Amino acid sequence: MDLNTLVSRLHEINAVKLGQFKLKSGIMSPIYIDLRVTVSSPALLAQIAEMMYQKVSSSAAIPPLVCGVPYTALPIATAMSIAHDIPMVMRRKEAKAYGTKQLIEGRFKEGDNVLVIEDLVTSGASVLETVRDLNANGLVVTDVVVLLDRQQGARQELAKHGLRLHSVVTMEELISTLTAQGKLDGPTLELVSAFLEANRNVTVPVASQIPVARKHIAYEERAKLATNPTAAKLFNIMAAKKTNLAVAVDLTTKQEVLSLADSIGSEICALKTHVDIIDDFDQDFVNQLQLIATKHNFLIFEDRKFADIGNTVKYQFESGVYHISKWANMVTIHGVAGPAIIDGFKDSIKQTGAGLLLLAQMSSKGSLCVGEYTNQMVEMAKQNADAVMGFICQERLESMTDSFVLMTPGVQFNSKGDSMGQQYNTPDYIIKEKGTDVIIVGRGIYQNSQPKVEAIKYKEAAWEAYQSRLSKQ
Ligand code: 5BU
Repeated sequence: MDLNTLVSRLHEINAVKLGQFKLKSGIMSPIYIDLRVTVSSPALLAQIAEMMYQKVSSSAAIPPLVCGVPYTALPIATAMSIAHDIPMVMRRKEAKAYGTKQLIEGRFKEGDNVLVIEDLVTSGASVLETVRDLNANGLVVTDVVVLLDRQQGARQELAKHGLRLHSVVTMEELISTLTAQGKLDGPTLELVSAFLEANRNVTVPVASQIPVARKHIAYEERAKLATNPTAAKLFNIMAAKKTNLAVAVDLTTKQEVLSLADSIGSEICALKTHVDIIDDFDQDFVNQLQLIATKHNFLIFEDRKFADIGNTVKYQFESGVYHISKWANMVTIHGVAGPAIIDGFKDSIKQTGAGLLLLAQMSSKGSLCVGEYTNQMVEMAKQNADAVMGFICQERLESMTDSFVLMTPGVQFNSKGDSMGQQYNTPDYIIKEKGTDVIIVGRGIYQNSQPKVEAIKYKEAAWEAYQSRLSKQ
């Protein structure tokens, strides 16, 4: 298909729209190209993919993999992949739900080169987001192909990142072809031409630069970066005791919890409680647990999962039977009520230096703590970095800075899950592959006939995984 026919067909299917449109970069444009509509014209879609393939192959070697920028370019990439038998990989746009979901789907090996396919580029920001994720997974990108280059800075921006841009048609060519075909004239043509002139190769700010590959740094260094005192304390304990194991002691009598705490205390950095499941909870329990914690140098972590408005959580934290604020070094909170929940903890935290752990992701099947919710939890933490010490999460996200501690429940050696939605991963997978800091193990340890022996196994596996993560870079 030649350029003339392509432009005609795009105009016919209403992919070329005239009016006032806000582009992703924030710039207002009198012309908008909507290539999403091509999914309704499969023959045209296939021809577009072919034109893009020819464009790249005329000046570069076609890489062994293709990847479309989500979402509009996915069908184009698929069409090219099928027509030329080039395997495809797919980038997930959403933050992943939990451990097992990959950011990049499909089979590939480190160092494979990927052709990135996009419908059109303005600033290049969307392409760079995809390249960033591909790079983070060890894939290499040298070439990017688009149907339309809007000529608003993308070529230069991509070149800065060592990327060659191939485009089937430029905005200038599109406009001149539409004009020659009598589809664009009078004041509209003037508006469009003026816009093109004013914005030609203007580099608009790119929202998402490709970050320098993030290095894993040692826990003792992380302690210095921490803005919450309990986070610093925890990192220091982990480094000193050489353990990134926390144990969830979900036993229901005082005596059981205390004797397990004393027996595994030397192996752990924190002990996680659910005090509301202890039948005979009393002040003596707290006193004894604190003595054991001091003896073995671990922190007490009450997994209360506060979720109400600030005023109510203040009472729940400080009052009632448990007086959690008096003894817990750290507590978990949900974000459903919005950032003001944190205000409920501030008075008390100012005095004790305790840390809040935000539930950014959960280990249970079908958890709703995903995507935008997770992103917002990270924002909430950054806005309250004095009170928030870290996250309960299933993976280290780029947006989570090194000042936070990342703790992961849902860990067992020999089970994939339970009958009530719990999902398990191994210590090695969580610490090495998912990049979080602390594993939280419950039944894997306290239900074992030799909990101390088992705790040592978990401790050693998680510590080895951490060391191998540090030495890999
Ligand atoms: P398990 O026995 O290892 O499955 O216990 C896991 C513990 O972590 C248990 O106390 C849960 O309440 C807690 N937990 C979890 O499993 N998953 C989550 O996402 C969160 C907490 Br948040």
